[in-house]
Amino acid sequence: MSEFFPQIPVIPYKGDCACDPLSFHYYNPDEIILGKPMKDHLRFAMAWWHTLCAEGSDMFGPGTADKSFGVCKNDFMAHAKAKADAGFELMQKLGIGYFCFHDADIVDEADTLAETNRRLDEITDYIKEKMDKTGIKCLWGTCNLFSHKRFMGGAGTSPSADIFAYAAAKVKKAIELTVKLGGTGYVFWGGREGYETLLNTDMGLELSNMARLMRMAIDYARSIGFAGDFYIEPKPKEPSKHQYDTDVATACNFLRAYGLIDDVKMNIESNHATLAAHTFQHELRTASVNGVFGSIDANQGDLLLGWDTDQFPSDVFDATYCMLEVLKAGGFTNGGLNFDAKTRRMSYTLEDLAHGFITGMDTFALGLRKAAKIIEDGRLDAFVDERYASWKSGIGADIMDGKAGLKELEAYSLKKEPDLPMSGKQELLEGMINRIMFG
Ligand code: XUL
Ligand code: CO
Repeated sequence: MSEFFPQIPVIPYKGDCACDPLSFHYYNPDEIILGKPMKDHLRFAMAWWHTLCAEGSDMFGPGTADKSFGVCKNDFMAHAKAKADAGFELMQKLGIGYFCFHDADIVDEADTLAETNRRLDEITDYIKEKMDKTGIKCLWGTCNLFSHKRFMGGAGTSPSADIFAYAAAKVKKAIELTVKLGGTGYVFWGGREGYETLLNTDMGLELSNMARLMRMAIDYARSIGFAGDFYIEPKPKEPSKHQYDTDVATACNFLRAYGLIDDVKMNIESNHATLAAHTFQHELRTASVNGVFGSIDANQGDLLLGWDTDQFPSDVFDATYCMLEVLKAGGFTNGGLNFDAKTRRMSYTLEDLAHGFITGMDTFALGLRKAAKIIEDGRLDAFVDERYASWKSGIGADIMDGKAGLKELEAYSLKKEPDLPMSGKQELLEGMINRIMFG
């Protein structure tokens, strides 16, 4: 079989001082960091959609990249197979161990559900064979419930019961495919599960229906042996405004309200966090403290633009703070770092795609190294411990143990005016982080 990326070799780790752009400077898969190989900390995944389908079209113009992979796209099955061939070649050359997919990414949808499902069976047979040969695994699968015009008013939250039924049928198939490919996760991203105007919207019904669809999906998946994790991928807007899964806290509230909190975790995307006016780190920490940290869509947005630019990550601070949260959460179990990222419209060659991944992987590898340094240094943790030290003894411990209520606290405070809390020392800490990272 001819190569799709002849100009890209298997990418080696050459270390920090190498100037070869087709090498990793920081990602050394088997190097042990904090007791674990880097590859197991990072669990990199390729997103089928951006890598093998997206050609760079935007609101003002068509694509600039060619993802036909040498096959006429009308020959949909040959094209689907060529995409799979190209994807596996790229993953092998980059040393990426996982992929993520929507049903609609792996083969074009047909006019009927039955024919779409037949195509999906055929292409997943083909993909499975390649997985068996290469050892590459599926991180998670999902269902595209947003591109087709039937989903203009949502899928699980559609005003039409027939559309809800169709969405449910597609979710059933996508779960079966995820199980067939051994995926350890299933994602719900509700791009059109939101509304444009309350003038035409029954919000209560829509929310309860969204929960109904998730409950059906979870129960069905468990009944066919799916042992992986379910994830909500929060996003506040685009394509809908008022998306019901606006951010992690909103999604947690939804899960608790509908009795789903023990069944679903979060897949947190950096660019979605910033669209919700949060930092990536905030969303990760909110998931951790709610016990729903699951997986990550690793990309970055452009803070000067108000939409989801899905760029390959290159911001080392962001990656470091992300990996700090991942390490503190105990690392990934079923999740990983999925590059939900695409090259810029002007970076239209297949070689650019490889550079996107190399930069993204090296950025997170560097982030992991720096996060480990911050933990090993210990001063940041020690500072936070000291800041909250008053909770470990005396009145703080009594509050924690439930021994002191309002009466006891009034009596205590009548005897003792409090000192100011200790200085937050933000500037000192920021300088300290710089010195740990670059000193
Ligand atoms: C959209 C997005 C999706 C999900 C999967 O912003 O991130 O690609 O990751 O549906
Ligand atoms: Co995503």
